[in-house]
Amino acid sequence: MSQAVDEIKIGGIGASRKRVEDNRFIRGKGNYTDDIVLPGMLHMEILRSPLAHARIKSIDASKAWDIPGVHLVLTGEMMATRNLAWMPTLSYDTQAVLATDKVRFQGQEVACVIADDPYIAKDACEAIVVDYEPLPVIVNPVQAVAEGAPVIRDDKENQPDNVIYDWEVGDRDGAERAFAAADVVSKLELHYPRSHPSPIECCGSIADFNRATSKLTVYMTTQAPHIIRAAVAMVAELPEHMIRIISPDIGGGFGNKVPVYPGYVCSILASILLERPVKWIEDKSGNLISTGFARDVYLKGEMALRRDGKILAVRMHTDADHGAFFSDAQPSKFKIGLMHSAFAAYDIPVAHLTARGTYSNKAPGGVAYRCSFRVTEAMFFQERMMQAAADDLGMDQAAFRRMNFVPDEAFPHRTPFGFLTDSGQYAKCLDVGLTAIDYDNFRDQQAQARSRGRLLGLGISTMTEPLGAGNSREYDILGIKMFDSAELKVHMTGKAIVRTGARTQGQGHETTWAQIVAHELGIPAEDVVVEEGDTDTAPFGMGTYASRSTPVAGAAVAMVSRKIRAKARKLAAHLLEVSEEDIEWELGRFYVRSAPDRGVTIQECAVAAYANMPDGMEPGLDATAYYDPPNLTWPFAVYIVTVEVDPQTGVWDVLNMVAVDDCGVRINPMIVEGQIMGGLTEAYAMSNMQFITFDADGNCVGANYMDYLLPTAWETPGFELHSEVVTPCPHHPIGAKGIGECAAVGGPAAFVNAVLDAIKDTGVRNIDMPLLPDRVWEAVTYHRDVSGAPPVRSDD
Ligand code: MCN
Ligand code: CUM
Repeated sequence: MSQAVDEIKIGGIGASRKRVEDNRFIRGKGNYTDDIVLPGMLHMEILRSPLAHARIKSIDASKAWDIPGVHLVLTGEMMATRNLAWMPTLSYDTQAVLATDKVRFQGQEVACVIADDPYIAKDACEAIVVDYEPLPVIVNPVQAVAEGAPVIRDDKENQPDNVIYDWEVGDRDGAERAFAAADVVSKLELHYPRSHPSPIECCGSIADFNRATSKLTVYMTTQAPHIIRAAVAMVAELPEHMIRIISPDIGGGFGNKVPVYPGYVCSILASILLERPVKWIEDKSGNLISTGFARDVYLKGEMALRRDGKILAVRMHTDADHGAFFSDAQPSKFKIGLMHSAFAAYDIPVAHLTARGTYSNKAPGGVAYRCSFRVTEAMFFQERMMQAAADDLGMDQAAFRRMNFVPDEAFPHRTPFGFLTDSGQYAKCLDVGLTAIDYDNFRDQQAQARSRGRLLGLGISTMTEPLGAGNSREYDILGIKMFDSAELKVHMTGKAIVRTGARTQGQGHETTWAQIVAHELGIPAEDVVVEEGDTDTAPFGMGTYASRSTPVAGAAVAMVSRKIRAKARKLAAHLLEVSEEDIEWELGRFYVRSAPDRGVTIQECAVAAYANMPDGMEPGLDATAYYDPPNLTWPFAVYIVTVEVDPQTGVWDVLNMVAVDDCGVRINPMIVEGQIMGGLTEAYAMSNMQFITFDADGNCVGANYMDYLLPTAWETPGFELHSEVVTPCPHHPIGAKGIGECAAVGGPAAFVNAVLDAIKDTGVRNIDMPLLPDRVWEAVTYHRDVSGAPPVRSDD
């Protein structure tokens, strides 16, 4: 009889184990960057530009220097003398650290004050006099390429205009031929507005340079400590071993904490100059106005269709507004991220995508917000296009999708843009969703309601998305290959510590990585501590974003556990006095094949690694694994929403929302559900209420939480989650696929599709997000599409 330990009881894979990190979080005992106080620490504040585009004629900081308690005032001019006025971005562009020649967006960093406390520093910022000469402003790609447009990046050689790149992928001629042969061509054009991650904790850093040891320690809010270490080594020209980046607890990242921000660089320089620790903590309006926006893309495209509903080809064009600096964190070789993952769920023979990126007088944007490098925009366009095409054909939404899905038996499947999808049961997921929402019945209700003047709508979004940024063949950032790592040390008592190159920001890695160790070794999850975020102790990794932690670092945890198991097997053979070939493994225990009662536990092997190893064996039980995934992971999701629209006010309410997610094997089902609910909440917020844009003068409109609304439990609709479809990832060691971003990526289209379905009789093809009541009302009342593209009137 098996004596294996019970996997669920020890908190292995499949256990909805409570999150261990919550023990400190719900007690208020988390340790965030702003909680850290170092002896002699000073405080830094940033002076930001009130104008979106202006030449700097002069900066007079003399009054600021005179304020008691001020230790240092940094300006662009001073940075320039140290070659630090500009820094490289993660997309091979440059970004101003502190402005020298011009300011290029409202909120841009102009000067920094370092003082005894943050209040003195803030007052001193206000005492700095900057003489600006206003310049014409650009807030969208049309203005950017217009005849006579001012050149925003006149600091750059070989930059005669505002175009950053023109890029294309796919088969132009093939698409041409397919469109010529189509029965029906369906078209759609839309704008995916800027959106903002708005984590509870803003960005910040504490730089601590020690002259005696020459070591620079930076506590900061980064999602990718090792990338930051590489960037600091480059910018500050310090050797890597003298730089230690520590990411303590992070109060939400959502992509906001991937880029390198000027505040980090300034606090580091200030600490080097003053030889004291310098803390910079961004405030909420600074966060909303100047850091890590996402999206802001104009998408248009068309679909070539056969009359029976078969998709023959897709063509897409993207205009991306990157703001004043191209600072996206994304794989180096793709200019518009993974936009070309669009339509991966569908069996489409040919596709072509063109993309153009332009500068504007807006904060650098386009970095992700819960999105694997533009996948959110790709899937939004895809699912909006699918609905428009089905409507143009007069076909049922669900039937149209089902007929075009990549069928289960077609994997591995090469998408027309060249990705390899490897697994899924798309039709089955759709069926689960349709049953849950009671599809046929709802369509009847909808027709009846319409005859009484009530507007009900149903929106579907189905998608597979590439999660897990890696393999190193195709993906790198700044030339650094995208793999990840895990180190596992098993102590003498069989307790263990695991470290990875990822960095949890709320996703629960401290809980789930221990579950993977439990699954592989039978060591109870509670006996395994997880540590991430310190470059002096963690093995090299590329950090957490693109839902890559489970696909890459999580895989490394499984692989390092297997290395440990291989060594433990040798120890077991020694202890049981048989040869290794005669040893069998069951969870938590090795035994002799011919005598299953004779066995040793993994804990007994751990003791032996320190106290009773065979002659010639290296003592200890620890290992490191670097994992380079062969492919991305491709989870699949079906989101279906029903709504009622009030034609009098344009207000819409969610009646039901069903989510069917197949992310392969779920390590911790409860955490996965939390991730999905969080993502759906953000999807709802983006589609319904989150409004941040720009007026014609480049003023950021909505950079406060009165306008940019965060839904609370009160506004958020209920979600019904389904987990019955599990298609293990064929190349992941435990069959898991990423999940962190799915719902935020696929969710928005379901909400928007539902509202447009409700008002289908008006002939309106598009309302841009957010679907604010006035926009919906305008569409219903005047039967016209409503664009949300900037500029807006300042009083909107
Ligand atoms: N998980 C699981 N089984 C799976 C897949 C994942 O149990 N098959 C678990 C993982 O072990 C992990 C969590 O779910 O605890 C998310 O895993 P994964 O999909 O690998 O995503 P990451 O850990 O890489 O998280 C990144 C992703 C991104 S890119 C953004 S943005 C985002 C998101 O996660 N930011 C978040 N979710 C967030 N959730 C919180 N609370 N805070 C953020 O800042
Ligand atoms: Cu892309 S937002 Mo997340 O990938 O950190």
